[in-house]
Amino acid sequence: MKITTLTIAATMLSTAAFAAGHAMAPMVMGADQSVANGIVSAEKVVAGENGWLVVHRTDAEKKPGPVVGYAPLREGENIDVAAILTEDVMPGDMLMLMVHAEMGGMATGIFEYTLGAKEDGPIRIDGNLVMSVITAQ
Ligand SMILES: [Cu+2]
Repeated sequence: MKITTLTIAATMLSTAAFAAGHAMAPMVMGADQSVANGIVSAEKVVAGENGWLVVHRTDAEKKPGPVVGYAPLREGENIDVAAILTEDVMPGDMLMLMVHAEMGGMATGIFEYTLGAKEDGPIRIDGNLVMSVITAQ
């Protein structure tokens, strides 16, 4: 009961913040790019709170696959976010850059997500993942 009340209050607060124009809607802006240097980057990422930019493999069906990189995000605007790829990505491979939260795990500042886990999982806005799909060149 107490938790429910707190959740409603928090929702009202965040709605008020959006209405006042203080909060930017979470988004990922990324473009097709060479990843020959072992890095995939996003030109701009907006996060609702401190979290992670997660790089998933994907394909034409645009379903998120295994994680091949991640980088920390600050609440608000992040420019030129660079994630080190943890495995080889070939030209033509499709990648999904996705905003994840920093919550639910055992440690703050340690990326604890693996595909399908709740720890440090993806955020959703109106039920939708916040992501951008790019192709390695
Ligand atoms: Cu994800």
